[in-house]
Amino acid sequence: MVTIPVRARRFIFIRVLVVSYFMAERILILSGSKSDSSIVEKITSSLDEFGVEYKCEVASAHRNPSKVEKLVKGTFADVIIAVAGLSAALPGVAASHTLAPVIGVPVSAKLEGMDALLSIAQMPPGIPVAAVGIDNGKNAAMLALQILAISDKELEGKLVSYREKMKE
Ligand code: C2R
Repeated sequence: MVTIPVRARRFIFIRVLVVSYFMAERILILSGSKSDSSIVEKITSSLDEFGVEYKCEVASAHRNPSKVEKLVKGTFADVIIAVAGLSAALPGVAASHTLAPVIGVPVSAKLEGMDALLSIAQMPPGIPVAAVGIDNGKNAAMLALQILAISDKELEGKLVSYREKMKE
């Protein structure tokens, strides 16, 4: 059996820690169903443009509440985006498990998305969820990036250039 010297083991351990810290997701994207994938893609394509790490998971607060709790409590992400249609409990339930800002994206599954929009916007006082427009995954991504940019100068610079380009 090969024995690895203590110093080498320490080096490997520190390397793994550093790599996992820098590779860890900065944004956790939850969706209530696989059927929300077209909205999730709007979010991920915007985040890819800015080179920000994220993790996507399908987890329904109605169908699998313990999975949602585990994901939200276990993430190191600074922002959570929750995509949901119909009665859209997911963003609110995610918010109940964390102090990280949660952005809810209402999906137009029925009632042109008004059901989901109202569920997300009408949170009881004390547990806020930021609601973007119906199916507006792009704005959820942009808002998440702006939150991260508060403590990330490089990202802030990219967002400033992005806004400059919008003027053209
Ligand atoms: P299915 O297509 O799986 O029946 O889902 C999903 O986000 C989706 O838009 C239909 C719709 O139900 C939504 N859903 C929620 C939750 N779980 C599923 N809003 C939740 O926990 O909030």
